[in-house]
Amino acid sequence: MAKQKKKTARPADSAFHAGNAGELHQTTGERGATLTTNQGVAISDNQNSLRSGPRGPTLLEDFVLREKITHFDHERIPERIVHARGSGAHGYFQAYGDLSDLTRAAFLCDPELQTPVFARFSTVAGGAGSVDLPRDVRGFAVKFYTQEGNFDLVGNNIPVFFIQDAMKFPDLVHAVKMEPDRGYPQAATAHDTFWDFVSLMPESWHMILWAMSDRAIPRSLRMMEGFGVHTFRLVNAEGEATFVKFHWRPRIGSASVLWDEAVKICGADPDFHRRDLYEAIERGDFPEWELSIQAFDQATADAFPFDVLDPTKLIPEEMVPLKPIGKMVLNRNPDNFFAETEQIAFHPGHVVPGIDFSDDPLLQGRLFSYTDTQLSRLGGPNFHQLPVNRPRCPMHNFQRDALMQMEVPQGRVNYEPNTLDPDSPRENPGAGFTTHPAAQVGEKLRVRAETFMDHYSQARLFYHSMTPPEQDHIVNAFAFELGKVATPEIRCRVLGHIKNVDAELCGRVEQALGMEGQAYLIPPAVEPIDMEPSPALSLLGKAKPTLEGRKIGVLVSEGYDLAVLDQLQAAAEAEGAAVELIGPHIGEVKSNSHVVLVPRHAIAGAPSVLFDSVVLAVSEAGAESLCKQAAVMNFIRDAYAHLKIIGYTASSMALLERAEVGLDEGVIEMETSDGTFAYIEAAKQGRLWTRASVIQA
Ligand code: HDE
Repeated sequence: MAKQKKKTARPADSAFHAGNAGELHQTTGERGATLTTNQGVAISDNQNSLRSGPRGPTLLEDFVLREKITHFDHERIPERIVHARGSGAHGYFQAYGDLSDLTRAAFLCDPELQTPVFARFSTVAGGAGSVDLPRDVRGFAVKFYTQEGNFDLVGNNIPVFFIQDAMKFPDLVHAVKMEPDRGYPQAATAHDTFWDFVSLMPESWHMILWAMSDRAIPRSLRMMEGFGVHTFRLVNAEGEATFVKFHWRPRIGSASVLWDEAVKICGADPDFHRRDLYEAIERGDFPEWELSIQAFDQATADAFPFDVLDPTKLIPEEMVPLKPIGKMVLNRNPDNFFAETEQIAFHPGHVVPGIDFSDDPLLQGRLFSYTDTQLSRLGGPNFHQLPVNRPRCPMHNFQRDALMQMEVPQGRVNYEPNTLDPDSPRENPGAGFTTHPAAQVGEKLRVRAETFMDHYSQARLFYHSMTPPEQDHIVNAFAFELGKVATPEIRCRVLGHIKNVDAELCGRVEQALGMEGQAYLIPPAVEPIDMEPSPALSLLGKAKPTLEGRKIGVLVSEGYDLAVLDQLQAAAEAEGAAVELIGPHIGEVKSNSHVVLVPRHAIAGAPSVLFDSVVLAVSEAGAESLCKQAAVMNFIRDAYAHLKIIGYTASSMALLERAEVGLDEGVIEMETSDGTFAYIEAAKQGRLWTRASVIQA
């Protein structure tokens, strides 16, 4: 048997360690601090475990190795059962004025005060490692670190919910998550168990319409509306309570991607939303939202044709207008994703004096759930001591001990009342939180209120309030989702509900599925009524032309025209858009005047779905060679099919011809400053919706 050659380790204290990474590893003393174990013992060698001889077995005695591996083995904590995939940021909230007529919450009454916040946006169904753009509701949770304690507004980007009673939440979540026998699909509603469940839950149908709409595939977390969903109460210093709904509106407007884009983005950049949020904040383009309330009294609530305690209903803005009360700016990325975005613990029960709950049965159930879930997710009852969860105001009580206790309480007294420590904390009837004394009468029952029974009127209101392209998207979404449902009866039942929402919508979905006339008859508990359409529900209807926060992808090649690029860059930046260059490769590209630029992307990794609008600015020679690349052809064809505005230089024309993209008013030559202006004006509109009659994505 051939004898193996014996290697000899170099001594650990030589200038460089001998390990697999060899000479790349610096030893201590020159720059950073000395590595230590968690017990503070200095580590002499972070490359080699302790072994018996250079080629012998590793020794159990190696406490440095064991500590490092043990810690690593436990790096993952249980992920959130819902909303596992999230992205967050720090920022502040500032009230516009004094809201003391409605609430005693100090952070809403002082326009000089900036209250620190942490916001976390999330998908609901997928695991922590899932993609950013499934069709799904998005969580929109904000922790306000107020002077009077933490207030968490734990909402969604859709103003209503699937169910009316907390009792149904585990069923809903089980139905939407991966099917338990096969472990798929991940982060998707398009499967039998979800549609089986909702086809048996008429109360979910308003939310289903929202989930099938563009709201469920947002272009950016920075462009999402947010809603508190439930009716809450504001309570002023006199103890007077007013019902409120909370609304967040993004300053740069709302936008969504098309479904075909969403599918492709999930492959091209699974972190599309997370990256977008992080990069915007890094470049100083701070996302901003306005917080508004709809405030109303009991008499107004009683006059609505729906119940304000029913979380499957919204209050149209046309009935109760939005009152802007402040703004939130996110201006700092987390220093550490795990410590902050992962460990933050939200809870709708975290309220401050001046904010109170309503009897919405879903909210009431949530008030139990959130602390309970943190106990298993964060390992015990001391999660409020984690830096991201800690209140920023003084906090004293006699809760003691338990797992992961990080405080060292002083003294003998850990109870109240006491005489032994007169300085120990006491209750404070004046400053303390008091619950609004809403009168309660009634028998103990398991029932659903009669006033919760109209399940279709607001679903119909939503559909009727959409613009034609938005309605088309809803039809397509139903066709896609139901196309993935294998059990025909479930599809027929779903069609029955759609018919109750709107017969024309049902006809269109039936046609798209090739299932004409197959809707089951599902008698509604309450005959739906026709409500006045609410234009505020349509994203497209209220969209204002803008390029703020949008991204333009510019394809360049060797010999590109620098003057055109400079002109475009100046015009785009003036409108608040970011321009990103895409080259044939990631290396340097020289312009016609030999100016060297380094593209941000190589074309192979930058499909046009990653941009709001694209420009082809290649040289003639560049066009000739790029014509042969599938990635370039897909870039152009997708941009066209996704109704994007395409700017081009004359020398790039060959690319358009090769891609067989016809010229229309959204394909704009931009050689001159007039051309650039025309391109920018068109790009501000977002998409060329009329092109959908030529091609549908
Ligand atoms: Fe949640 N929800 N939820 N939820 N929810 C959680 O708490 C729950 C509901 C929402 O970024 C969990 O810490 C029940 C409505 C957001 O960390 C859990 C019910 C709305 C987030 C939980 C609901 C939400 C959560 C999972 C029905 C919109 C993510 C991990 C009664 C108003 C917060 C966690 C973050 C997270 C329970 C319904 C929003 C299990 C029982 C309605 C944004 O406690």
